[in-house]
Amino acid sequence: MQKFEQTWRWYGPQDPVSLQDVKQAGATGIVTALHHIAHGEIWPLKDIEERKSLIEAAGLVWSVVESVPVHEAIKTKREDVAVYIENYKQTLRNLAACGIRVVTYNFMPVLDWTRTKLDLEMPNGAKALYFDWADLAAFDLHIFQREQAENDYPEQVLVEAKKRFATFSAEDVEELKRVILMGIPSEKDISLEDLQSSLILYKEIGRKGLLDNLCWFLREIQSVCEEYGIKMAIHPDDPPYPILGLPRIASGLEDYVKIIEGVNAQFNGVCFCTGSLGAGAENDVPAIARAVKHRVHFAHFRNVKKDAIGNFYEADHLAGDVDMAQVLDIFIEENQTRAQPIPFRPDHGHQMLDDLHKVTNPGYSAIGRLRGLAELRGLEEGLLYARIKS
Ligand code: DNO
Repeated sequence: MQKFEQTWRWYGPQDPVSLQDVKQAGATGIVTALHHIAHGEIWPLKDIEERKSLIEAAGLVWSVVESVPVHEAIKTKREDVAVYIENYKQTLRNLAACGIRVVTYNFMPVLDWTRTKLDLEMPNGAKALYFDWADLAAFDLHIFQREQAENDYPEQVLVEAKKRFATFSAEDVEELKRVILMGIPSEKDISLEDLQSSLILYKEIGRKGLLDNLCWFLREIQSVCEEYGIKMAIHPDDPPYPILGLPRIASGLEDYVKIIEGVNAQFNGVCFCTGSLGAGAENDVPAIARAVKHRVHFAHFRNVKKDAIGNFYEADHLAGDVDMAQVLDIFIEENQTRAQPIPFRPDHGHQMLDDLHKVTNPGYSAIGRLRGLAELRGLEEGLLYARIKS
C-alpha cells in the first residue's frame, strides 16, 4: 500500500536544524521557501536552482514550497495589483522549471499564524506554543487600542484581560507585542502602524470581499498552474477565528467548500493543517478531512488542546483534541487512489531535551518534531497493518 511522503520544514541555510538532522529524523522531502526574497518579488530561477542543489546534495528532495507569500496588494486587490500577479505567475513558472509543483500559501490578512506565548511550560518541562484570548484582548484593547475591540470578546475575557494588563511590566508588554506581531523567521515582523492601516483597508473589504479577492487571485494564476501542473494549497487560518478586527475566510468546512467551489479545478487545493483547524471549537476535523480529501495537496499534522474558553496549547502530536488516527486513516485511504501520495510534515513540536538549551525557530526545533514524525510514522504503519489484516 502507498504511504505518505514524509517531509520536514527547513528554513534554509540559516536554520539551526541542518539537512543532515532532517535525514536522521527520517524524512525524505523538504518543505522550504526563499525567505530572503521580499514578498511580492519574483523568485529568480538561479536562487531556486541553488536551493534545490543544496537539498539534493544532502540526499533529499524539495517536495513542497511553503510558502510563496501572497502580497498584501493581492489580498486587498490594490490598484497596482497587476505587477504582483505577474510576479507570482513568474515565480510559479520558475519553480515548475525546477520540477517543484506543490505550493503552499495563506490568505490571512497581514498576520500569518498568531500565538500569545511561545514557551508555555508543560508538566514534563517541555515548552509549547500557546494562544490565550485574554492575552490577545489585553494586546488588542490596551496596547493596540483598537476602536470597539471590546465588542469582539466575551465579558469574561475582557475582565481577565484588564486584570492581567494591570499586572504587566513594560517588558511583559514588549514581549506580548513581539510575540503577536512576529513574522516568519528571517522575514520581517509587522509594526503596530502597519496593523492599524491594514485594519482600515480590510474593514472596507470585509469577509465577502476577501473571499472574492482570493477567488480572483486563483483565477488569475489558474492557466499557469494548469499549464505547468502546479498545485496550490491554501493553509487554514491560524487560529481559525477573526482576530484583531481582521476578516478570515479559511477557518473551517464551510469556508473550504466555498474556496474549492469558488474555483472548481484540481489545481486549487488545500494544505490540511490539523492543528489550525483543530483549534476551532466548531471544527470536526475528521469530518472536514472526509469532505475535502480529494483536494488535499499537502498536510500538516499537529495537535492542540483547548479549554472551555477556546485558549489552546500545542499538544504532543497524538495527544490533543484531534483524533489523529481517524484523520490519518482518511488520508491513508485517499493515498491509495493517487499516483503520488500526499506529502505531510510533522507540524511544530515541543521544545524539549537538548533543544531547551538552544535557540531554534519557535515551533520548529528538531527533537519535538522528530518525536512527532516518529509517532505519526508509527501510527501510519499500524493503520496500514490493520487494513491489510482486515
Ligand atoms: C506555521 C505555519 C504557517 C504556514 C503559512 C502558510 O507554523 O504553518 O506559517 O506556513 O501560513 O502560508
